[in-house]
Amino acid sequence: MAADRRILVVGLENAGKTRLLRTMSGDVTNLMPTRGCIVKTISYEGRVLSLLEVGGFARSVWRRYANADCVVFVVDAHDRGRIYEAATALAQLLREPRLAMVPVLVLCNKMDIFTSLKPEVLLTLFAPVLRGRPSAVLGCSAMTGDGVPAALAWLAIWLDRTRPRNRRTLFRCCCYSLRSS
Ligand SMILES: Nc1nc2c(ncn2[C@@H]2O[C@H](COP(=O)(O)OP(=O)(O)O)[C@@H](O)[C@H]2O)c(=O)[nH]1
Ligand SMILES: [Mg+2]
Repeated sequence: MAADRRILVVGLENAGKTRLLRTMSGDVTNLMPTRGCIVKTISYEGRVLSLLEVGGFARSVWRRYANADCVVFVVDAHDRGRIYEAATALAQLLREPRLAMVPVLVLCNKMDIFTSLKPEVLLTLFAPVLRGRPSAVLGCSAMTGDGVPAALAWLAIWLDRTRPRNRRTLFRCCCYSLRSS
């Protein structure tokens, strides 16, 4: 089987990271709030993707996982009061030198709620944070699954264009690991 590629999934607490991992893997059981880490390993069109969620409460430790191949930053697009906080948290993470050229996908989640901010609006806020690296700002609903195939397709394109990172220390201190077929 092909070597797995590592995707760091971060965002403020309540953004929908766990829900997204469950939707991507097709396993929507066990939707408990996460304070620690979760790894979900999925197969996607011949690739093996390991998705690591680091809980939003643990913002200070996100950069420990900086040798990921891609970063997915999940934003609660319905929580307008925390959008700036989210952009600031991403900017802080991306100051990490080991993430210099790593592709970043910003997922504007909860698009099933019609008052959520649209990706076009969030793009204006996130564009300066993302400048100089492969990136995209896409909408999705981790709840309904809308936009999730497009997110996976974007990740696959950029993973295919980049080499696996050195991963000696990556994901070492995860609390538990779940493997999906
Ligand atoms: N309406 C809606 N609610 C969502 C969506 N994704 C997550 N949620 C809800 O948002 C809350 C936080 O989700 P969770 O995945 O635990 O967030 P995390 O803290 O980022 O892991 C839960 O009540 C989810 O059911 C979505 O796409 N749409
Ligand atoms: Mg969670």
